[in-house]
Amino acid sequence: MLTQCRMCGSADLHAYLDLGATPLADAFVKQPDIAEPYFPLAVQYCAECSLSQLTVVVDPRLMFGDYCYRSSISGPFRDHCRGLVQACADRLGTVKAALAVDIASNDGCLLSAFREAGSRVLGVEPARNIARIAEEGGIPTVSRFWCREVAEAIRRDTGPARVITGTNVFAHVDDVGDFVESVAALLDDTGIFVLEFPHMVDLVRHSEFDTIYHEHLSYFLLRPLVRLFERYAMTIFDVEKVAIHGGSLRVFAKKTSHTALPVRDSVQAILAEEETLGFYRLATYHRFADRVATVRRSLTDFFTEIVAAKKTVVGYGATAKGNTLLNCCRIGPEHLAMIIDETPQKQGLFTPGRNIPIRGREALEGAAFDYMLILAWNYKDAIMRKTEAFRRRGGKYIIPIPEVTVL
Ligand code: DWN
Repeated sequence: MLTQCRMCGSADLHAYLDLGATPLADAFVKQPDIAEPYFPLAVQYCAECSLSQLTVVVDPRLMFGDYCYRSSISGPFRDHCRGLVQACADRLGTVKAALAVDIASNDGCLLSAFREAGSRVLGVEPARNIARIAEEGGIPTVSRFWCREVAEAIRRDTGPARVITGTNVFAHVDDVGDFVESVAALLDDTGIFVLEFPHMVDLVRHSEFDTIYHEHLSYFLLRPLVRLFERYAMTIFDVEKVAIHGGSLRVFAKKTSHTALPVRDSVQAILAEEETLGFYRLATYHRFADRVATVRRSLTDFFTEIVAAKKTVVGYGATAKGNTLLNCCRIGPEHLAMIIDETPQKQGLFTPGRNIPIRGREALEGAAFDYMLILAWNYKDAIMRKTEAFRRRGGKYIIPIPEVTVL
């Protein structure tokens, strides 16, 4: 049980959302009905620095040793990565010949975009099976968890990095101080560090409770990060809102000594928005918890009615967030015949907890499902475009978040 805030050390922590005990969201299983480890999934708010964080921290080796999530499978994410590279070039002048290091680089999706732009690239990815895929794609990758020792070894062997990125990794980190300190150790004096993570403002406003799972230890606002970076002589100098993963922040940081790079108004604008919308008050999170209970009930009721009406449903996107949703709303193989996913590493497996079978797109051919539950709702437009045949046959889409919607 976490009794001190990971960001500021305060013990003034207030639990506000309890999703019960669930299996690890990316722990897909080879066969159903085996004993799977369950862990408490609950979120608490630090009244001192406003960071929301899980009450229990699961050993990262259990979650990231052998991984099956691949960034490159999602076309919209590949497009997003090209936008991130351009945003870095806009702030650096160019990324050509620059050393770009990506922390939790997965299968090299982002670094492939940096390489296309002429950068030298190096990935850091702890999941050996995924790091191997990146290496096979020509992306040199150190298969280790990010830490001071790795940062210093890269600086010694390759030199300082002009740009360091971390997309969807910072929320997964317990020792956030060591993470930032290690970035400062590798970053060139005039380089930039770019973080992307789901923004708690969007998660709460759009009831994205399925984004809560054990890989995500923290649920960030900008304010706690500003203070954290200052502790390591780094300054957040710009922030962008990006649509990816239900609404994220793209945070740009530099060494405070790099005074030539001005701090933009965007930082104060986001801080003001967080304060105005009440995200530095506990009451906001209790109201969010009430809405989550309503969304969960409506999803459970919807599927009860579907089964009673003998309707058939297929899922699309065997997502980590989908497993929170399925487990918290008790949606199982009696409701969902299978889930389609184009990740080869997921096909043939079963979802953790509810044990719904995962199949490739070919399983849709000739099938006549009444509904398609889009569990990768953050990519719903791309998925609806590629499943036109399902719609032409009269199929309807179920979008579960922010509320049950049938299209
Ligand atoms: O933080 C994390 C986020 C960024 O990614 C990780 N801890 C785990 C993972 O979470 P997720 O699984 O909820 O992420 P996605 O990116 O929403 O997953 C999309 C899933 O849908 C993937 O398994 C790929 C699949 N997909 C597909 O099969 N065809 C997606 C698209 C767009 C498609 O066309």
